[in-house]
Amino acid sequence: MSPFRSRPWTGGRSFGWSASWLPLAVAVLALNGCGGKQDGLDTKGMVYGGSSPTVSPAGPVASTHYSGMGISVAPEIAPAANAATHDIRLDVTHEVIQVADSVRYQAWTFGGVVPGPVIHIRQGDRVNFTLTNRSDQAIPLTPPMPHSMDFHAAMVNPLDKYQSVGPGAQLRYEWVANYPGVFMYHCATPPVLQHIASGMFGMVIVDPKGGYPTHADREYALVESELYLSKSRTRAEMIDMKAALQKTPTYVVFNGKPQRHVAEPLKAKPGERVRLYVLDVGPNGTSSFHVIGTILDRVWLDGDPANELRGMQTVLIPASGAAICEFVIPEAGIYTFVDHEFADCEMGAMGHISALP
Ligand SMILES: [Cu+2]
Repeated sequence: MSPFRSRPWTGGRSFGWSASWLPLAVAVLALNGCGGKQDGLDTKGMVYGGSSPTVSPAGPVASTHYSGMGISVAPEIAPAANAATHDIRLDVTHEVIQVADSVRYQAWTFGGVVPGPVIHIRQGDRVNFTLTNRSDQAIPLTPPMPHSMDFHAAMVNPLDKYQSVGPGAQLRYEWVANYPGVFMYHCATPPVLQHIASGMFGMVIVDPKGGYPTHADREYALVESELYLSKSRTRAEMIDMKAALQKTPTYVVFNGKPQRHVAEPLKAKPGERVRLYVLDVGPNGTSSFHVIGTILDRVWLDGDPANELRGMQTVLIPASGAAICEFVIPEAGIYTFVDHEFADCEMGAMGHISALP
């Protein structure tokens, strides 16, 4: 800790600027300059960058398209593994995904699912990441093509780590989770709009060192996104880039399907504290996240407890941003969570938390 933290600068007092203060000022500047305390955040111990990534031919196809400890499919959240290093593998695939009765689309995925798997680690952990581009091994819908991975939780050179790799290639690189929070990952291959709209996104949860300051009885992951579909009567629909550019979605969804969690409600009990990890991946719209029938006791913007708000009715989440929302279930009932931008709600961005006996 800086020896000066207990003696904050008090702007209302006149210290004068005499030679007697000069050594102190020099000392303060020196401390700030060497990456100590900055705005209350200790940046000591953070790991910036990493070694050059490797690109190699893809190995044999495994039984699943993702692997690693602390990985789950939303809304479930697996416990973060008690390890300092995590081997995370996500395969890129091209899939047909059903989003509603008789509505299918040609998705591009991480791990074969949309949204991609939830990755749960802890602040300070290292991720050994492997992406394998298997877009050439799926059903021949959209053609094989290059893909990539951009982790918002990482602090690395995007020119080499976030490079695109072609079909049949495997990319490996490492990064360290310096900051706690809820972070987006997505394909960064141009046109990025098309790759995200086609399903290439997911959530990383980085637990703070020492954990969260509250105890939650229930935890769920919610990923909000937009779908822009063109109409095809003969085969699965494709992403409509014109609609995406005009920001006119067909559906706005939590966890991949319109009103998915009306059909599959999240469970809770009266009196329980629920913690929702909410990520808005866009690619174009914001989320005005609200839970009908309760008040958000705590909101941590971007999922970092340093960014705490209390007693919120609605939290605005930008495209590629996130929030952790905690609230109490006040009594038995069904609590509907919505994007309170109600056009988005009508297009599917709503779901239920059932607290019925
Ligand atoms: Cu891609």
